[in-house]
Amino acid sequence: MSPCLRVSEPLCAKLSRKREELRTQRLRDTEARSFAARDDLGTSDDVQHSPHGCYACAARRIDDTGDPDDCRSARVFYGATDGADPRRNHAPVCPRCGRDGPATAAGPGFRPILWHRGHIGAYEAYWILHRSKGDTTTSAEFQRIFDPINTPRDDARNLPPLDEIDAYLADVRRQSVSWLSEPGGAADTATFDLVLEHELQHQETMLYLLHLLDPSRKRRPDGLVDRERPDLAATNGRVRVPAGSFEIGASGPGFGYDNERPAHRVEVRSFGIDRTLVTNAQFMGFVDSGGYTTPEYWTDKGWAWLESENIEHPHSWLPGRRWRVRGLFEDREMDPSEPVWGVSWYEADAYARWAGRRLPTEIEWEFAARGTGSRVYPWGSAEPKPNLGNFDDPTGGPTPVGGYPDGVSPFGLLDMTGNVWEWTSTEFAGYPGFRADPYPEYSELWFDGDHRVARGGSWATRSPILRTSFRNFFRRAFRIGFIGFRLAD
Ligand code: AVJ
Ligand code: FE
Repeated sequence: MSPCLRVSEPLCAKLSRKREELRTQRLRDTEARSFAARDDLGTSDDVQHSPHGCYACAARRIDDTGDPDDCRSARVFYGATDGADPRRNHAPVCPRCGRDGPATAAGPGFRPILWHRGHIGAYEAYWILHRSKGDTTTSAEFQRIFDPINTPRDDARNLPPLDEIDAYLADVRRQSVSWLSEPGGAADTATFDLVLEHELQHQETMLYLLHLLDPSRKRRPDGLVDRERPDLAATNGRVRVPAGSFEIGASGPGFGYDNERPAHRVEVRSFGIDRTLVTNAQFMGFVDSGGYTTPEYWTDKGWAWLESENIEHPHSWLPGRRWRVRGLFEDREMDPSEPVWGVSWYEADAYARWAGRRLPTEIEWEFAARGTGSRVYPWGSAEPKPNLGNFDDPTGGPTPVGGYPDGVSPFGLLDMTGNVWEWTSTEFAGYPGFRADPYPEYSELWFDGDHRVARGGSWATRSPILRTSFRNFFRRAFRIGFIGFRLAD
């Protein structure tokens, strides 16, 4: 039985109280929304007066009942994981971008941030209202505009205005929360979890896109400061992981995507793997010794890609008299002890060859992260907390490698959850016995020979979706993500 079903009785009672409150609050929401529409974009007031503000209030009131409930999707839908607005990471994203930022694509081939914002609402409407509840009355027009597969990328240039998208998001969320409070909805935890995962994944994508924008087009919100630098547990060093066997994949009661299932036992040969991620300083050794001009380090495909795209350094580096890096809001000096990121799989693979090493397979990576037991995270199964890794942080960026000793893996590896995602050598494919569920467009469509698996999570990944079995996947040429790598042999 899923954890949600166990608490469905008290949860239901609580949720129907909540529904009543939301109903009486609707008038106030409408007022708040027209206020937000009149208000200039780009003021921090937008955050407070956005329709999402009321979710935060609702969440706080739930918290005040002091009733622990362990239904993850209910908690996050109400924002009750930490008492904050569940959409806080992207509610402020658009105001940060200034007037035209959110509607402007960061470059060719990228959709504007605003599209992602509408897409999470359209996805929620489809899965929760259409599929779970059986209500097909929500906007067909929005379903079309925000369809990522059937609607061409270039169509994402002509979008409804921000306040219309926000009103849609708020309306869909209100209806979803109402369905969650009915027995049929509360029992369908799989769908709520799916929608939750999806939204949080897109929150990270929106940060990739925000990061790409030139600093003149965005502004650090008042009061947001960078996260503290962690104490360092290790500077470098390689560990030898002994041969063994473990169960890879998602086997616990929590949510896991189809691509994490079925969990199955795998044998692993002994291998070496670094305790820490490859740093900017180390990667500079590759750049300075002709890494980007020596075909021998590259696969044929990688070299062809480099030549056609004129790639000369990581995407996150800004050339000049000295290397600088782009931060989320400001450009700054490069910190040599931070992990290199903004590299495609081709670049990670070429660096490994230059270094006489290789990328770990995803099996090796997961074994090194969780060991032989059934832990959900490298540190065990306790929920993520800020001392355990660099994640959940919309304002910061990567931290020097080798920090967060409390989050160390059973084999002594650091930053296995958070900081930056880690490329593995493994081609994205289904585990033996894979079954597409609930929809083939999530995973199966990308079993195409080009995608590679990235593991671990980044500083921008929201903690409710962190887990060691999570498999992220990107095309080999993808390099705008917060993705780095560590070496094995
Ligand atoms: C697995 C992160 C590559 O963002 O395209 C979002 C996740 N799938 N909506 C993506 C996803 C559908 C996906 N990644
Ligand atoms: Fe999506």
